[in-house]
This record gives sequence, C-alpha cells and structure tokens, in this order.
Amino acid sequence: MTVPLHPCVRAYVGLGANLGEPVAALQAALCGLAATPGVEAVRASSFYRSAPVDAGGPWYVNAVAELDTTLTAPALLATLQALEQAAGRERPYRNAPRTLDLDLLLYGNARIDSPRLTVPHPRLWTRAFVLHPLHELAPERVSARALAAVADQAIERCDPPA
Ligand code: A4P
Ligand code: MG
Repeated sequence: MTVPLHPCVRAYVGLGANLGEPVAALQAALCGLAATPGVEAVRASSFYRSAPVDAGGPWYVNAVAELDTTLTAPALLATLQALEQAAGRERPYRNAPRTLDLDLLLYGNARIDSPRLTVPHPRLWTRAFVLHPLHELAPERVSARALAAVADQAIERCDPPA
C-alpha cells in the first residue's frame, strides 16, 4: 500500500526568548527544527534584540525561521511545543517572560482558525520583532507599509550568531 505524502509547504516560525540564555535557546531550537523528520531547508534570519511588546521583563532576542515541511500544520505546532518544553518553557501567565516561544507565523498560504491554531499568526502584522526578520527572509511577504506601521517599536539587529 502506498502512503500518501503530504505536499511540501513553505512555513515561517517566529522564535523569541527573554529568560535564561536566549541566543543559545534560539540556536538550539533551530537545530531541533533542522533535525525534525519532515522538516527541510531551514533558513534563519538574523537575530534581533527587541523591547517587550504588551509584556514586561528583559528585552527579547527574536528571529524567524523559514522551512519546507511535509508535516501538517497541527503536527508542526506539536513539534514547536515539544521544542519549547525541551527549553524549559513555563507558562505562569499570558505573555510571561519565557525561555523559548515558537509561533507558527505562516504555513504556505493556508488560513487556519481552529481552537488550538490560528494561521497566519493573529499578531504577526502588529509586531516589529516578527516583521523585520520575516522581511529579511521573504521580502515579498512584508510590505514597506507593514514595516512603517511598527516603526515606533524598539528593535535592533544583533551580531550574526557564532
Ligand atoms: N496557538 C494558536 N495559534 C498559534 C500559532 N500560530 N502558533 C495557541 C503558536 N501557537 C498558537 O500559546 C498559547 C496557545 O496559542 C497555544 O497553546 C497554541 O495552541 P503560548 O505560546 O502557550 O502562550 P503565549 O506565549 O502567552 O501566547 P503567544 O501567542 O505566543 O504570545 P504572543 O502574542 O506571541 O506574545 N515582545 C517581544 N519584543 N518579543 C517577543 O517575542 N512575545 C510575546 C508573546 C509578547 N511580547 C514580546 C514577545
Ligand atoms: Mg507562543
């Protein structure tokens, strides 16, 4: 019997952390994604330092990863949540400081609105820490107008990770 393969989809994942060792956590998450069966061609943006948005605590380190995947969107979300757990993620309250947050930003051109998964990520367009790294990887998906709309949010590019 032939098992039908899920078509390969280009997806974008937002990475963020502001507790522990944020740069190391993001690098480990990128390695974890690249090592996941059904995930290929992982490409990372630069790392950025950004002031907390709708949240307190230290500045964040943020980045975006582009990948090609044969996983379904819920399966990819489960992978992201497992990587968050491996990084010691705790959820004391909404928008609490975190050792690692992985959000599914875009999954091809899919629109998903289920109780556990909303894609595109509902806050994608209001956040400089998502739009700048996403623009770096996929300029065709982020307009100059979208970047202008978040120009008041403090963000700076870090040195390339070693
Ligand atoms: N969920 C639904 N859709 C998605 C999706 N597209 N990707 C559900 C990921 N998860 C999705 O997430 C809560 C639930 O959302 C999950 O169980 C999943 O089924 P969570 O990560 O446990 O909770 P959270 O972190 O409080 O929510 P979320 O959505 O990650 O928060 P935000 O809105 O992303 O904000 N400021 C800076 N500078 N940098 C940051 O990275 N991050 C936040 C978190 C706030 N401020 C920030 C940053
Ligand atoms: Mg999250």
